[in-house]
Amino acid sequence: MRIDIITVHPELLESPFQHSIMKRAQEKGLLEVHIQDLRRFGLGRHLQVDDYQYGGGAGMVMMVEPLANCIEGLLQERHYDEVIYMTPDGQRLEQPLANRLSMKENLLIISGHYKGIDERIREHFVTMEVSIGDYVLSGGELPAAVLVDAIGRLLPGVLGDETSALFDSFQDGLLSPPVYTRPEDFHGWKVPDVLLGGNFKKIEEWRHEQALKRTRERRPGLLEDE
Ligand code: 6GU
Repeated sequence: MRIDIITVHPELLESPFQHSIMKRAQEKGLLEVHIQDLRRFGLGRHLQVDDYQYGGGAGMVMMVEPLANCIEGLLQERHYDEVIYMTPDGQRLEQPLANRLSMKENLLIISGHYKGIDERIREHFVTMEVSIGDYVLSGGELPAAVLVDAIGRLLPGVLGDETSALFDSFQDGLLSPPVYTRPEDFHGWKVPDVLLGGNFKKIEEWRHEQALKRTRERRPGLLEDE
């Protein structure tokens, strides 16, 4: 899968894909992330990318022309399955959306800044608008990194154990059960006996019970949706 991200702050998107699982996904050739610096398409001597909004009001708006030129250049190279604008008024990112997007070949993500982007970009290029939750962040870069991580880890072959994404919280509609590692006893805080017993069927039953209990206590809504 190839993902392009348009941004005025490319430095904000450097680190998130250079470590851990996203790094491995790229090294294995399963994921390509290309950061597109919108400033290269800025207008005039100052490479301007934002301007005051028509009608007045506080806050700058990202201009239509630099964005359109950047997007059109990319569209000449390849077709994008979705052109996604990261915005708090978009569709909320949940696991099923990440699952769906992980099946695509090429995604183009636009990280907005300031008051947002000129509406004409949304009308003429954007096919999907995504929010990562009901709170406001100062730009779309961190949300774009969240979206790419949520998608990237689902690509076949990215996770060491191919099945492990299947057992994530939310994939089966339940939160994850507690986990433990060595030592068995730390200051008298014990690992549950069932996990030490080696009875795999009992262990699976316990994990399922714990997942249900945790979901009932913390996120009862997840059980009602079914
Ligand atoms: Cl996608 N962008 C911004 N700026 N804030 C957000 C968001 C996106 N999702 C939640 N808050």
